[in-house]
Amino acid sequence: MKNTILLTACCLLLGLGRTSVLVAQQVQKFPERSTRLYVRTIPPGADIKLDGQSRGTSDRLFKVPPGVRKMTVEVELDGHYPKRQEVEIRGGRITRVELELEEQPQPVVSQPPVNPFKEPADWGADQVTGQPDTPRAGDYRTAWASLTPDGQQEWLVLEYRETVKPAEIQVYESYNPGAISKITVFDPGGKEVEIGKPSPKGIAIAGGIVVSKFPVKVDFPVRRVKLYLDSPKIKGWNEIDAVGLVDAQGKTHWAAKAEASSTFADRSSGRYAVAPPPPEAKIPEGAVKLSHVDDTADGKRSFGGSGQAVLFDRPAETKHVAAIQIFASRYGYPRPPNEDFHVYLLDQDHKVIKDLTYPYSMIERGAERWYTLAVPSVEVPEKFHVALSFNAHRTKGVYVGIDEGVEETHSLIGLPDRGYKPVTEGYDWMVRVYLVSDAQAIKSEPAVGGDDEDALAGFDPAPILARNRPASI
Ligand SMILES: [Ca+2]
Ligand SMILES: [Ca+2]
Repeated sequence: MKNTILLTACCLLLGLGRTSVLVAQQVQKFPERSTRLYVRTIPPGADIKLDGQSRGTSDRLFKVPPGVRKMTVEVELDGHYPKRQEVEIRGGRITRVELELEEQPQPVVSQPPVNPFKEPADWGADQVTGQPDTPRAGDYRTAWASLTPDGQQEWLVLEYRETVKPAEIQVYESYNPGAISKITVFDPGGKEVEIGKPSPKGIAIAGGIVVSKFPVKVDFPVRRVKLYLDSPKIKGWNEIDAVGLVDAQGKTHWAAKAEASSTFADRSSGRYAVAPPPPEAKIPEGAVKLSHVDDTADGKRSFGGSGQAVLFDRPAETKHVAAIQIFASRYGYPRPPNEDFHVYLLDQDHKVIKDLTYPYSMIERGAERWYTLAVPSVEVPEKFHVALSFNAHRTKGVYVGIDEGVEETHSLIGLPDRGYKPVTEGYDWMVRVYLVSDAQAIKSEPAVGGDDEDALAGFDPAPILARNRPASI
């Protein structure tokens, strides 16, 4: 109340007029005790300034002085562009602001790297060394992951640059947390000593990442720490981004070296291998190209629970689809999902003629480009659709480019089992078809007798992929 009177008095004194008095009245209405501002950044750890004053690092909750309705939030983090935002403060509540920081391009170094083989492998044990660098909770290559999601008991040994008197171990569990079953430290003689039941003292959340804090009460200095993970118990990859060793003075040390029971970086030897990119698909010589679009995307779209389709009219004499091209890019977690996407050939009434599958790992993240999918020669009616289904959701999906410069749209949205609706916004999906004649189709099929079905049964439908730069066709 005192503040309110003071504020009102100030406003009147400064002659700010009616608006300011209104603000003062609102102040009276809300008890200001619970007005707070929560600043979160991706990645965390950015320096925060509120109205020009340094206030520590993100993520953090701040008290907002009574009556303040607007604040300028500035955040700065090494290697990123700084950001600044005006924030409307809601009285009596927590106002949340989240700022995603864009990485600054690193200066180009003209000399070759000293040892190119020193690059830490994705999901390798080295990913757990150094400061946390995984932007948020999820399956990111900047954290260590075991070879299998739940195949065995796992462990991690961390070695630090200095020997310290430990007070706490902080584990940044960036994906499927909760698997740590035991923690040990090594005494100067190399003996392994359990630090007691690993019940985390406090759990902090940074970008959704669980930071488990385990108190350590040993009377000897420590340089090595071992974490045991009951991976089968907590489903999925139990990924760890970093392990901090906090000394008695409160300083956090980050691991300099790490070793693990297994790592996803060794996947090439395991049965969890991600399919290597298949060889390039070749568009058969003399194939007829059907396309409603040019090589420039005006946008891109992905649908959760739906898909894209395009209607084509083929020439009378060229009946067999030999290849399909899509202008696309994958999004979501860096590791492609271990599943196939579908490309359907539909007749005019959306009835499925052929269901073709291709591994998700074919489509790369990054800029959209043309991908060529081989088709084991499928005869189609004069009017037919090419339909796509990526079973997309928040963590995985494929964007398909759209071309807005079309005179007439041939595109639809839907799925074979749910039906299709035409696109009404005057664009076409960037999908193309390559057709061959009877003679060419027979030539390309394996020498198997019998009718068409038999010939197709003998054909290895392993899809083939090519990345073509636009305009290379
Ligand atoms: Ca697991
Ligand atoms: Ca890391």
